[in-house]
Amino acid sequence: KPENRAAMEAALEKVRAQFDRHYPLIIGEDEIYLDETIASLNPSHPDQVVGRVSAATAEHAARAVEVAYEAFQTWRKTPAEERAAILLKAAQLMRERKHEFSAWMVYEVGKSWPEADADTAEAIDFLEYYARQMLDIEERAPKLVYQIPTERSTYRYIPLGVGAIITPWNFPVAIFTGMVSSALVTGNTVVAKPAEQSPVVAYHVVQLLYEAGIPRGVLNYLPGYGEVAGEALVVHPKTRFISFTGSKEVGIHINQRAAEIQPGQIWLKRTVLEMGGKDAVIVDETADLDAATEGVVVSAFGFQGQKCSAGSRAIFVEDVYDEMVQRVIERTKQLKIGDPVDPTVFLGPVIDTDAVNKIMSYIEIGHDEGNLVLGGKRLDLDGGYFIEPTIFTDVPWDARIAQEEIFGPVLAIIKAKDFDDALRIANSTEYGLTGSVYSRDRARLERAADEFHVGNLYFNRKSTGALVGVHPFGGFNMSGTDSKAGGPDYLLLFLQPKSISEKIK
Ligand code: TXE
Repeated sequence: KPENRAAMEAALEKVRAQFDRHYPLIIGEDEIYLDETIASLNPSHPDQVVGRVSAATAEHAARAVEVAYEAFQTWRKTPAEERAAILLKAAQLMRERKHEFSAWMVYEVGKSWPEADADTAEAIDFLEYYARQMLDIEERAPKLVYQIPTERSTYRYIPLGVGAIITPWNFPVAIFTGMVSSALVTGNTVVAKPAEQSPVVAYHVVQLLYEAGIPRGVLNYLPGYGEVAGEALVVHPKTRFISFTGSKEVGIHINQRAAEIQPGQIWLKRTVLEMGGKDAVIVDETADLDAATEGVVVSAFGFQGQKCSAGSRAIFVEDVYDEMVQRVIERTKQLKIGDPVDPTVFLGPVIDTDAVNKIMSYIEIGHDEGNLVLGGKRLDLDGGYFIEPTIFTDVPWDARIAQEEIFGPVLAIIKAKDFDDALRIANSTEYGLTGSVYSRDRARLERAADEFHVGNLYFNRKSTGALVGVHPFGGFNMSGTDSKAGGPDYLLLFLQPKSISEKIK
């Protein structure tokens, strides 16, 4: 819409004016500018530096944990109503600046405008939802569990302590905001370590939270390399929990390191892990093939397939296999590719050169495992990290491109004999994040509800990530620790119940 276009242009302009700015670490009241920086580049035009963030060392991480530990003694006593009100204020501020946050994502991670707007909207939803959830928990506490004339027992939830929040680049506003705000609203203090590829927009989320009322020291901003700053946060004896979203490899590593008891550590660290996926979309012969085609293509290629919730496997039962293959190829050919600054672009660049190399190596592998029917090459557009939307057919269920997370615009199409076979294939990976079923057979949908082993299941609709408060999001098996972001019990992960019994007469 025209008035939107004007606001979007103004936001892009405002963000461009801040390119190449140097950002500090924020530890307590201190803003620390370091010579060692990480440059965050625009993946559509890698010669453009969106910003340079100071790269925290292990010493900075240790200092941040100490500051957060000190701040915890006060922050944990703030009334839940006060903490919830801050989140609601933050949601209002973010709503006012939503085009700006979307513009940051268009430039810093190459998100299309529709994907960026959805990311910003999800962040706002997280803030409002967790504020309400915290008030709800508070209303129920202290929970009276037992009372007789001479004695009474109650229990209440109390916060854990210092949380290390380690976040990925692919939902750089939504996931960062959700993970940070859930830890803060429950009375914990935070050291936030954003991904190396999206530290700048994270800085602006942190500034917005300060403006909404989060005190310095309660939230600390620690950009840096995962293996340096991230690792140091995980092993610090005063870190009480780690909230992580990212790859399976790193998640498993963090889980192992967090299990070690460091000198002076007096608790077992809690880890909340959201990891990868290899999500499947099943289409059977009773399905609405138009809806199924749209769902398969948007789920596979939205944000260039760089979503843990991306439908990177499409499983078509034999009767509709050829028809669906043709429809999906034709629909994919219509996707507009380019610099996502243009709001009509659907497919932007992948995040960085490592991603290009990883995705192209999987495309190489795919040549030997299936039939390449579309794409498969890099696209040279102003030196950006563009890869054509790529489709392989006749892929065996146990092929590497059907088992391993590629995290790029690559779709593996697998043929199933029938619905039973499709369910078996869908359940054949080590992940368990999202699944979609397009079918009009009620009995089959019931079967899928029971047997399709994923944390997030979608019937006859485009599979999306979290629909906060509506479709809480989190995976089984190697997709995570069964937590459900945006769900009614998520905040309990950052709390611990305390029982009190007293003699009253
Ligand atoms: O992950 P990485 P990326 C998954 C997605 C894909 C991956 C992509 O499926 O596999 O994340 O994101 C920090 N100690 N999900 O490449 O490399 C690193 O600095 C401590 C699933 O960013 O794992 C970054 O901040 N920290 C998810 C963060 O870990 C370390 C949705 C993630 O980096 C570290 C989104 C170390 N040794 C993405 N090494 C879901 N399931 O919802 C790195 N890091």
